[in-house]
Amino acid sequence: MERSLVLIKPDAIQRGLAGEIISRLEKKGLTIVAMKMLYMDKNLAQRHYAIHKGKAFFNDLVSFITSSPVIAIVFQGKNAVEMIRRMMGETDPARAQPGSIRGDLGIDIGHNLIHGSDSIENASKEIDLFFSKEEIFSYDRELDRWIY
Ligand code: IDP
Ligand code: MG
Repeated sequence: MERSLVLIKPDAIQRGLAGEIISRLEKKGLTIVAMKMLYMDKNLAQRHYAIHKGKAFFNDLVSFITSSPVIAIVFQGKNAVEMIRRMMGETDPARAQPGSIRGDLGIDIGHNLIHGSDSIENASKEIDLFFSKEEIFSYDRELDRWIY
């Protein structure tokens, strides 16, 4: 059973798309096990996006992600990391497949609505940046007995 960190980015909240995006992931069968709204401060943004430090878009990325609140969610499910990446679509909404979140709703590479962890290892690190152990819930769902 995998877990992945999803961020509903500031543009999604500004555009009133938080519910639509969360709903798509929830309807696919992923379980919400943690969720909070927060302002990411500069320090958290730089840690979360540390891998992109030094790239041309890094400063714009940090100032955008800290500009307005985000919703951080931990989704759990079978192959959650890859499933969410496929449902998000490619980084650039102009290239993202129709049917994907970015392909259907995204406007611009710098404002692409959603973050999702890109590997199991990074998911674990990112979840630790946003949530304490006590903020993550374990509970049974009947349907998980059919899937797993
Ligand atoms: P991902 O979000 O699909 O995993 P990454 O390559 O990890 O994409 O980049 C992190 C975020 O940085 C992207 O979601 C996007 O908002 C921003 N970004 C990536 N590449 C560019 C770019 O070339 N110009 C502007 N922003 C970019
Ligand atoms: Mg990434």
